[in-house]
Amino acid sequence: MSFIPKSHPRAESLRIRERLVYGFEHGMVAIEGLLAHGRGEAFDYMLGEKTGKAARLAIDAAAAQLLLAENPVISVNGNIAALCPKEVVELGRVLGAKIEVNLFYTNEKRKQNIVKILKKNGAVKVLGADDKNSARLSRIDSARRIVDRDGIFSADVVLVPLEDGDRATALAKSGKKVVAIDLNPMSRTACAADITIIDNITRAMALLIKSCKRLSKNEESLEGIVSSFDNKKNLSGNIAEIKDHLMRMERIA
Ligand code: PTJ
Repeated sequence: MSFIPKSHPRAESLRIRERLVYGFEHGMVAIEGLLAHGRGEAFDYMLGEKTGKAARLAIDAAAAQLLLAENPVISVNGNIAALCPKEVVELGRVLGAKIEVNLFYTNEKRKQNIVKILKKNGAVKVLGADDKNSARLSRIDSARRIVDRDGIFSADVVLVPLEDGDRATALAKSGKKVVAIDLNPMSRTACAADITIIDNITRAMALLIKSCKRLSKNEESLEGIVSSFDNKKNLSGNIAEIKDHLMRMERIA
């Protein structure tokens, strides 16, 4: 990772790529996860690689929704394990949330490697790797339907960073509140979730932790923050921010 010079204009973006490549080489990230990241990068570029106003509003709504939950669960896939294992564990601690590995391209070895990296970063318990406690989500055909009975299966709020659309829809249809983090404001996940944070997980996770810490001191505000949040309106806000950014770039070019 050290071969990327600090002065390189795209150093941060290159460092993020290196973390994913490392995650792939160490059996955490699916090869398709590298492609998924490329799609995300393209949207991040159009967002100006910064957390916009609409995303900040969604982060507060997500924090409020997660703080109100009785059984919140953070779902972890290969990409998030490679990019922010420390933040996943810290968010779980702040919220008292369970952490569950749930993969689209299921693979036992990869699951174990993800559990290992989360534990190395301080997780005490990680669900999703014990077949004896598994249950099936209905309305979903992919491997993601196999979940932990005490985790996603019985959760009231699920955080799904970097997701495929089918499960977000299935979770929402089974009456769970879905909080998503996705750089693409037009993705099926973004549209199916109750609250979608349009931001890079490498920025959003730290901001979400901060917001949870701040709002946990102001419990009476939580219901109001959630009820005044409109996901469709917020997604439109994100698209408007992309348009503004592209228009600024057009003037510069
Ligand atoms: O580890 P697995 O087996 O569970 O597989 C994980 C991937 C990501 C490969 C799988 O869920 C998948 O194929 O996802 P999709 O359908 O490609 O969707 C990924 C979404 O995440 C896309 O909408 C991307 O724009 C978005 N995305 C990619 N990188 C980031 C991101 N969103 C936020 N932050 C990122 N760094």
